Amino acid sequence: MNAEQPKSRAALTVDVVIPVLNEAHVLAKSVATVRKFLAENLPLKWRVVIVDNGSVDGTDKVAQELTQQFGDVGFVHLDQRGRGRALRMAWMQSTADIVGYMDVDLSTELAAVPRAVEALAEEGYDIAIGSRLMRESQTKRSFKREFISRTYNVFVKLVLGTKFSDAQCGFKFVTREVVQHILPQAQDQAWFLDTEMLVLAERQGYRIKDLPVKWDEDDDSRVKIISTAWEDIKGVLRLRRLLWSSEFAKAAEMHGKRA
Ligand SMILES: Nc1nc2c(ncn2[C@@H]2O[C@H](COP(=O)(O)OP(=O)(O)O)[C@@H](O)[C@H]2O)c(=O)[nH]1
Ligand SMILES: [Mg+2]
Repeated sequence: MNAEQPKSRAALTVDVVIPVLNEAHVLAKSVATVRKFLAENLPLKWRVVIVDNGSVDGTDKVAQELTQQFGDVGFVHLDQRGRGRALRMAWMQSTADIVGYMDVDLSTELAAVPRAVEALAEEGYDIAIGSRLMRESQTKRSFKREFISRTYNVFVKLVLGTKFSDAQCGFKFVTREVVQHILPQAQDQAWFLDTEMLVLAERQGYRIKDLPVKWDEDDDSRVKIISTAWEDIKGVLRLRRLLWSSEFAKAAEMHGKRA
């Protein structure tokens, strides 16, 4: 956590963002499940923030109703498309000490939320991410998604020399400092944002906690696998060029966390 503003643990605030695209059919149920879980298991001040861009199925109406019903639910709407763009906007608008996101299908077990918050609030980590690729992880998903995920994460490690375990799990929590310092450096507006943020953060000395999670795949997916995989490969190569540049080395030396 930010050493300049020591806060007692109980005074910390947490915003849990849920990005949604055409999820009117599950949104109210998922938000109810998350709110109940947080009320029972996260003894801090928290909010659930829905962020939508591009839905055409009335998701925004459901979200608005939820904000009227519950004081601890927020809603951010953007006109421009893209999941990364939505996430970035919701995180940048937040004033919470810790911000996170999880997919609306709740594929990642909710028990990971207090563990992520604990890692940031108590254990000195800057980022906590769900991982489906650790020995202790319990993952139920199709062979195709498992294969693509494992191959992609090996590729990221080989090309960028990173240590974090699973770039793409839809479950991540970060401190305000990461939002303010790392997020503005990331350019992607879609699915690559997660990898980009993790790589930039790790390279600048931020500590990432890998949390083995239970993951139960939901087949209802918004991902176009082939085009997203291609964008990911291009993104990794773009990052490699950036990391090898002398400008990045200089900037990281000047502004990095452990500078
Ligand atoms: N705001 C926003 N959310 C999105 C967008 N695309 C996907 N999502 C949400 O991102 C989350 C993960 O999407 P999903 O299709 O389940 O990905 P998968 O689990 O990898 O197949 C879900 O909550 C989606 O509704 C988008 O363009 N904008
Ligand atoms: Mg999903």
